[in-house]
Amino acid sequence: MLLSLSTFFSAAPEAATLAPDDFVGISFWVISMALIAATAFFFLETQRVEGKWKTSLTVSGLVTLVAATHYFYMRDVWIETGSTPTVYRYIDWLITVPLLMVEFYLILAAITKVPAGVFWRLMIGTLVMLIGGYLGEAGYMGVWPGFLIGMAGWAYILYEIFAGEAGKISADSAPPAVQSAFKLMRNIVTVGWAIYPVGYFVGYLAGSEPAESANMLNVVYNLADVVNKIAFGVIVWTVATSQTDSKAA
Ligand SMILES: *C/C=C(C)/C=C/C=C(C)/C=C/C1=C(C)CCCC1(C)C
Repeated sequence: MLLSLSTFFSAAPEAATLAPDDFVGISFWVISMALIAATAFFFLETQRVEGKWKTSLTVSGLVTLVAATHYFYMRDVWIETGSTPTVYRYIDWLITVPLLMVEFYLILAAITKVPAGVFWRLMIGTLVMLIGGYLGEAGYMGVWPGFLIGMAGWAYILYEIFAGEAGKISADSAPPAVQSAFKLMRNIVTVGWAIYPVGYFVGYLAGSEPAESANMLNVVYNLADVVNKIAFGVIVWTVATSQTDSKAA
């Protein structure tokens, strides 16, 4: 009786709990929690900064909130099935990446007048990048054309923030603290974001077996999101608080 009860209780959940040696699953857990904590932090800190910086911090919190919600789901799918298709991540990216792009516009708009064209060019670059990648990954077009379209969208974003109008506005009109935040943020968009196309390349184009690289890719993407979502938000927080404090002093 006791024995059958214990098998009853352990049989079903066994397949669906986090194993102590499941490092991919653990990385999903850790980042889910970190994203929730970051969300609470960014939202609470909106109270502390000057009016025009509140929007930037709210957007940082929305990025981590959307990602956290998504991570909880991906984590469950991982634990149930031992896989989580990269295509799931596109749902998250479709919302979080445009919001991250908006941050460039917002931190400039907090200090000077910024033409709406800057905003729209960043949005268009983002959509081209994500739609190209998705069509390639989901099999609606070849993996190479999808990759190249995605790379073109990313290149367009990089052009805008380095050499285009956004980059010029930052260099010409932003106070030093905003300029250095802008530079850090665009370095993240260059180096931190490069992890995703490298993942696409390794997963689809370098001839490796997708199933083999999937585990590694999940861990790499999870770590990348810590930098690209949480650290990015912290940079925005740093400039928002430093600008507020320098006003108060
Ligand atoms: C929080 C999530 C972020 C910052 C996701 C960023 C995703 C990318 C930068 C994806 C880029 C891609 C290319 C540049 C080429 C085509 C394939 C993609 C979509 C993986």
